[in-house]
Amino acid sequence: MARLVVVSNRVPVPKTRGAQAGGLAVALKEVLTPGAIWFGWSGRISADTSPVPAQVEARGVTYATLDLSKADYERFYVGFANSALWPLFHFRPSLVRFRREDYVGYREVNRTLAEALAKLLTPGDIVWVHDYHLIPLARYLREAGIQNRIGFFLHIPFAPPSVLQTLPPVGELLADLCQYDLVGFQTREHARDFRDSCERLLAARVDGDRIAFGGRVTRAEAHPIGIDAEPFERDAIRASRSADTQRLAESLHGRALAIGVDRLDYSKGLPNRFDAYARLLGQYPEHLQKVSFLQIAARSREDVVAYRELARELDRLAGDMNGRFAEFDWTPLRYITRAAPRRTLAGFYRMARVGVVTPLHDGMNLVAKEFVAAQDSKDPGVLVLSHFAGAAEELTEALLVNPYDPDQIADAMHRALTMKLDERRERHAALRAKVFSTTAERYAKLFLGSLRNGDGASSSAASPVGAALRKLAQTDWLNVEPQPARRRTR
Ligand code: ADQ
Repeated sequence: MARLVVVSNRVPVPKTRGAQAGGLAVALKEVLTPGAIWFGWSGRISADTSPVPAQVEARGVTYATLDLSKADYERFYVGFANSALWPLFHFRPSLVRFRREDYVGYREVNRTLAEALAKLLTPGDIVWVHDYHLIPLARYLREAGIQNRIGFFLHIPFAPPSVLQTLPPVGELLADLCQYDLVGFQTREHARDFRDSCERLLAARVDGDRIAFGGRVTRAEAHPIGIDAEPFERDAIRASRSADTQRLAESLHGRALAIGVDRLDYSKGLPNRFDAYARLLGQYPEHLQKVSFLQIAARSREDVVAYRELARELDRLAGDMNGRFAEFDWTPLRYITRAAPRRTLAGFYRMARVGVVTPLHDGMNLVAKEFVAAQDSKDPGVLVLSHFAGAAEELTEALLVNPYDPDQIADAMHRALTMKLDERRERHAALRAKVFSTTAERYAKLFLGSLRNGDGASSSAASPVGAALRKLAQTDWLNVEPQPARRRTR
């Protein structure tokens, strides 16, 4: 079996400070078998960076990492990745802060990472690159002579061409993505937006899932990420008897618990959620003193201005709401800006009557799936879910809402709080079946299966469609500039 090489911005090196057991490490657990390599940034900023990766081995997997200089961190991570690409892909062009020097830094870090990685690769390795920080990586690997199969998975949404073209170097980035053999997205809609963008902004040839451009054929597919549902459910059952969960239960004095868990990020729709909860209490006074909302919003990316501003806005909104509705023996909103351990969250979800997941835009949103997995099937809570989370493409039995309409969220919360047991069970059974079948393990195996077996550029001779597209793609598109968007012909 070919060796797997995973590349991500942050590498969760086991037993290092700040390493998280959650996230990508959970999703890839089953495919990271002994011999695999996980390569990327160490998460450290150093005055004395080395081009040779530090290596740590744990359970047969090699974790190879590079440090970044302060200037690279500012331009690559804070600048282009999180102040330009993140808001752009989340449909917030007005928050995009594009600086040419950031973009140059972004590309330089990708080149440095690719050159270091190229030295670790052997022919036959399968390379799986994750997320928006590393879009140009395949281009620089190809320039270093790497012909291996390389796949890319975008964890966040992809924007349609009309939004994308506001980013000056969009043509170059789309051309970079066409250097991968397979580009995976959370939803069919994001994959379609990518194909449309290639067609309209690069004048690439698109046939079904395949995109021919610059002498290569790339496939764009939807691969929705999942969770490790069974272990998460077990954790929830165990945690529901833990001291923390018992303390939370006692503090509620029989009130219903509504819960929201997010990173503190403007894509997660937190101001609208707070507004919606205030409207619930204002318009449905029967819930006054009968419900408590626990919002856990872990602070993140505090080096980015927009995140600091959001944190201040939320402090103010939370204060206003509690000032307006609280009684001496009831605080309607409990607002915590620290991360909580996974297991603790699992126990809290199980106790909650309503899970409120209302991002304005989200690649998938795993909290929605974790909430479903944690419920007690005999007496389940209800999920209120944004239409604009990738999870809504699958979790259609949730109460789906438009997160831009706080009244709609308030109505859905009311409906969830008053829903009869039969309907709760019926909805939960359908959601549970989906969450337990589209797991993290399945996601990783399907993506890698497609990357191994697909007929991308390196095997296109075996496929008549691939061969024909490859022929069409023999144009030299280096230094490509974005083309003005044309009217769609389909
Ligand atoms: P995130 O934006 O970080 O990830 P999400 O999927 O909601 O978003 O959460 C990822 C993990 O972080 C989950 O396991 C969740 O439990 C945990 N988490 C979130 N808030 C937390 C908190 N306050 N305390 C502790 N843990 C918390 C990106 C994309 C998403 C996509 C994921 C995975 O933005 O759309 O679902 O990657 O692909």
